Amino acid sequence: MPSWAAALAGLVAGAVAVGVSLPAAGVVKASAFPPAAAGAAAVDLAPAWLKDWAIRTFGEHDKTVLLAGVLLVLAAAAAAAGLLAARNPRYGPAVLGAFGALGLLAVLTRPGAGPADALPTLLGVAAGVFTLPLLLRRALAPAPAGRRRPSPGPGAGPRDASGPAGGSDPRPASHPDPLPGGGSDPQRPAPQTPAVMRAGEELRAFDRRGLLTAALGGAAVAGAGAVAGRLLTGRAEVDTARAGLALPRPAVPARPVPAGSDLRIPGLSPFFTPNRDFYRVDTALVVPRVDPADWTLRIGGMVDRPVELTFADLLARPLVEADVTLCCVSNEVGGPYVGNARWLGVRLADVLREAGVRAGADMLLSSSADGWTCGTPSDVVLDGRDALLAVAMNGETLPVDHGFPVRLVVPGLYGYVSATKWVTEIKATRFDRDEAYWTPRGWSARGPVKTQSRIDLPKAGAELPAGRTVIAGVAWAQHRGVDAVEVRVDGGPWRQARLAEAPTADTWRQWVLDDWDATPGGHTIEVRATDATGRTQTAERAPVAPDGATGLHAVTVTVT
Ligand SMILES: Nc1nc2c(c(=O)[nH]1)N[C@H]1C(S)=C(S)[C@@H](COP(=O)(O)O)O[C@H]1N2
Ligand SMILES: [Mo]
Repeated sequence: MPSWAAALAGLVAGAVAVGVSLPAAGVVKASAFPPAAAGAAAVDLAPAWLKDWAIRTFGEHDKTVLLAGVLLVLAAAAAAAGLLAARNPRYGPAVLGAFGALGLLAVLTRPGAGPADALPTLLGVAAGVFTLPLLLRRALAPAPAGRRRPSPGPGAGPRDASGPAGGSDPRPASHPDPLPGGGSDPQRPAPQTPAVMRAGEELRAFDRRGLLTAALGGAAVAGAGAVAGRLLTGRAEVDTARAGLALPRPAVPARPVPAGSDLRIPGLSPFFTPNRDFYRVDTALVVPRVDPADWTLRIGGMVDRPVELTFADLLARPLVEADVTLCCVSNEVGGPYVGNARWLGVRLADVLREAGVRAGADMLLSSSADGWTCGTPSDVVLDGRDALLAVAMNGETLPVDHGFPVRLVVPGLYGYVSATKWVTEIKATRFDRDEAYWTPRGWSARGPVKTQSRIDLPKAGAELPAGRTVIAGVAWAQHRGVDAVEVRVDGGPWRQARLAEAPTADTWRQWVLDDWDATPGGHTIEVRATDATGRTQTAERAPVAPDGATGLHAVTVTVT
């Protein structure tokens, strides 16, 4: 059998394995899909520099790239299983089993995994092990009568390929039929090298059509599995639950947004970032699908009275609306990982006071349904700012990607220390006793937002006509507020930009300078913001790790 055929048989068997595990994971739970679990484990085990590089290089596609990587490794292993099984049928199950064991390890070490999570992997491996020999057998048709070898005598073991055409010949033993039509030729001696000579096999010829039909059958099984898996992953249920939720009215509406908060300049970030454009950063390879009917929030640790809230409990409480700009610590200067939204939720401080956080508990360690953790300073949450257990974003039930049914939002802190999505637990503890997800991975335990400003217009690298040109962007210093933005061109004098209004200090502010007289040639535009404490952002460049980038955003344009 040619090696491509053996590899194809392996690939199809691998696809069947994955295709069978998918609907099984749909029934059990999405994170029990072995490739997803393996990817998630890889994310957790990967060194911080690799993750930072992946986020920088692939941005929001990092998860797709990772899953594709896992599937590629699986495909290579499956092809290898096919090639090896063509030599010795025992090797196939060995390779598939070894990968299955890795998959099991990944699945069972996921946070919240139970014994039932093993099922998709076990079923998948079983399906692969069953399919592979089937395909290999279908690839071999009985050879024409004239080419049959005498059966080995008694005592000659199954390994009858050790003759002159020995099984050690690494070349694929593929031969076209010696005669068109395959008739026997009495003049011709029996072929020295049989059509197929592999250990443990009867003498049979490679049957391309047989293999391809069987492979198509396998592909159909894998495809059907994928479709069934999609239908079963509980996606539909959670989406229905999400769509069916009626949002209660806020007991405390947001501060009115001043008319001049959005300058409505085309190309400038709007004051409110629409949910579909809002950046997404998280470690979740498969977005947790949490049914609000099953959701609870447990508040424990260093508290006097542990509290457990259901989603209905949460909605029955007075809801507060707040406009808060969220940004990511891994946002490069000028980068896209920042957005502003109107959040609706319960004040976290109220719930914490009911639980009675003990003196000395300086950290709130929150966990998500998928086991991510986040350490937020308690004093920040309790100082009266709009720290929310949010259930809605921009007037819409929280999108699944942004933490449905409940997430945290704390103005003034980077997302990695404050904005837990799919939150299920909050433990009052101490920074010297507990560590959140990113801390041992090279990021600071505390992450107050640094004052930053970004030029949205003109775009970097733009070619512009000479004359009066609008320069505009956004600046943020959450909970301190932005007091001034200055712009300079080609290292000239700093000029005050006009600041748009903002309802509170917790959101970004748009800014504009609309009287730059652009002259032909190349120009560099820079921006800097000053927060309400009077501090101007530093021009000194710092990388995103460990606690947020610094430096001035600069764009270079060509004026013609
Ligand atoms: N469960 C969970 N919540 C999370 C994260 C995560 O990885 N898992 N990432 C945090 C980070 S680093 C940021 S910047 C914000 C981003 O929120 P968004 O995706 O809604 O914009 O979510 C935070 N909440
Ligand atoms: Mo982040």
